[in-house]
Amino acid sequence: MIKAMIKTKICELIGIDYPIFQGGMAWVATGELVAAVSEGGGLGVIGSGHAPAEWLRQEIRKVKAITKKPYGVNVMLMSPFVDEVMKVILEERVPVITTGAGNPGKYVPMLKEIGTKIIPVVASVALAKRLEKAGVDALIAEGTESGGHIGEIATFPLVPQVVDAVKIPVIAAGGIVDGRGLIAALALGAEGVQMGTRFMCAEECTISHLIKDRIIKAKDRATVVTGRSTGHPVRCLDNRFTREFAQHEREGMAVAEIEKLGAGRLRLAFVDGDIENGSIMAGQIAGAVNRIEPAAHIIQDIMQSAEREFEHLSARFGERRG
Ligand code: TUI
Repeated sequence: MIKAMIKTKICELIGIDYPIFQGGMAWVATGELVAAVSEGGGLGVIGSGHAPAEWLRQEIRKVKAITKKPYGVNVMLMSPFVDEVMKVILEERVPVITTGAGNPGKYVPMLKEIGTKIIPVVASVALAKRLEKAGVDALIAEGTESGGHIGEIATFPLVPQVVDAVKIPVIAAGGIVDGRGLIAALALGAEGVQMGTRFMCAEECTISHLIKDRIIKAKDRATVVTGRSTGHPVRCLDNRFTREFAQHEREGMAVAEIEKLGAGRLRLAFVDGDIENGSIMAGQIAGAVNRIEPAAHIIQDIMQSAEREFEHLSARFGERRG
């Protein structure tokens, strides 16, 4: 265990040791991974995706049985079960929620009533400002380098613009894998980082080893974006599915047909382990993930390498003053 020198406002706000969130990845971030991340001093976040509310309740109970530390739930706002999912979050008194793919404004008052911290993912300054006014506690600014459903702006331009537009803490996400990324995020004004792809290769992550293997073998250009023609761009590892999908998009297939083609592909990859026909959502940083290790090691490695990196920078530039 290292001495926690890098403590930020987000650590205080939600009661975690290190400013590291695990992205709430649908079908990937289940109770086992989430409990391991939270027990390791970060914030584990259950990915509720399009799953039914009772599935979520089971995962919450798994987490509560393993750890007393804070954890979160990611609510995918396009889910057909979003209202039931919010009800389970209230009943189970979940300490933190993150949201994706929409505006969670209308849920803020009821969550505030029970003290749940609300931390939406944003991909633009406009939504960041609107949500600060709606009373959310912090924001995750997620760049287009991320896996899954993405916005247009990259992490480097997005984070400082969101930081300058709001007073609440901002977490940086997209393209971050190690201590260098954490230091860079802090330099951009963020109070912490969220990482998905690296945690897919945590030992406790229950996805198929075939997918972990794909991530470990991935190089810098391994991901592609499908679905731009439908208005729902999604980044995933290049495979048979993305190539077929891209061809249909190029040939001008109707949006409704294309969306049908994409339905159920995430589950096909992560639950059924079909690495050719499923949609293996992962970020551009997949090329830098190169081993499977316990979630707590990932967190310790990031904190140790961040402190080393910070010392290197100070040694290089810190003594020039005066
Ligand atoms: O939500 C994500 N990433 C996701 S969700 C997901 S589940 C899925 N399943 C099947 C097909 C597609 C997705 C996989 N990955 N990230 C957070 C995120 N939110 N990224 C971008 C946004 C976003 C985009 C537009 C947030 C708000 C928004 O604006 C909506 C508005 O009302 O202004």
